[in-house]
Amino acid sequence: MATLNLSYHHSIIHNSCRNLDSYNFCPKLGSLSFKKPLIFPRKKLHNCSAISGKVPAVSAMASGSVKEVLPPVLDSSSDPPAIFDGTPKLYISYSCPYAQRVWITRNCKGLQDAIKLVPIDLKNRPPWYKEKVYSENKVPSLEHNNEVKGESLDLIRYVDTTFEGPSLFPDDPDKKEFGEELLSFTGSFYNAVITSIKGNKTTEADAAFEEIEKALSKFDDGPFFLGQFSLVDIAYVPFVERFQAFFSEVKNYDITKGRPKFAVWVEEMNKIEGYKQTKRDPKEHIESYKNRFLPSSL
Ligand SMILES: N[C@@H](CCC(=O)N[C@@H](CS)C(=O)NCC(=O)O)C(=O)O
Repeated sequence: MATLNLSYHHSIIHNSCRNLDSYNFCPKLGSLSFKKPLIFPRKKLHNCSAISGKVPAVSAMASGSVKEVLPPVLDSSSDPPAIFDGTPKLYISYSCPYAQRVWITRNCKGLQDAIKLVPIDLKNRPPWYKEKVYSENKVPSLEHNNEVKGESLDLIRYVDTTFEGPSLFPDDPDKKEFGEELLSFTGSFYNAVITSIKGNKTTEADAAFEEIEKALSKFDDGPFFLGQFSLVDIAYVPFVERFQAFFSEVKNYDITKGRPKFAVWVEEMNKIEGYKQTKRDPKEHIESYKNRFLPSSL
């Protein structure tokens, strides 16, 4: 398994957005006990007055105070939405962890009104999705500016840099570099844990969760991977949500036990409104993983 080089210097704390607005804006971050702002300074398209309504993408939903009413799932019998009508659309499946990454990013940037969610039934896919929207026939995909793009890790960066809302990736060079490394580690992390899920031993998962604990120890200006909440947390959390449910139920294994940073990270992530709204019932994850990875046990 790929290991992380954890030898970067502690980074500088961002100070430029230290006012009440920036605390209140994004997904309930203000409820954390940390004194320092936990989102990165706002770049180009947004500023600290976002909460006052001056930035159009920001709605009451962005603060987490309004729970979004989720649209119904479209299947093979459903008509397509108005494709390429100029409204940005995020095609997802409610149960897909890759799609969840982009959905969380959209929520955390307060883009609920700017990017329309289009949930697809992957088991009974509408034919127009492959034919007219995304020839790869996978989710997530994002329709924006008359183009459709895919790949969750590319999409979270794209949404972060192209749309309005608070920046979810740091400018600090050390944090940036470590963030890139952590983003490229997500695949190895997933593969290692799945190897343990399929096998009888937890050796690979143990090592992968230890890497997470080590990574979370690197910056001390907040409980998240890069200290402050970022795309890195968003990239990992859908998988941790599933692993935690499955390991606890099926392997009687608490993935955060003996890993205090990881335990705090999970606790703090669960307070983030933009993520909370995307979570599924743990029982659903357990059943899905059993079907996919342990079919002989059924
Ligand atoms: N590498 C892609 C993976 C996306 C993916 O595998 N999505 C699954 C749902 S979780 C999918 O659409 N599967 C349908 C298929 O493969 O036909 C990403 O990161 O976006």
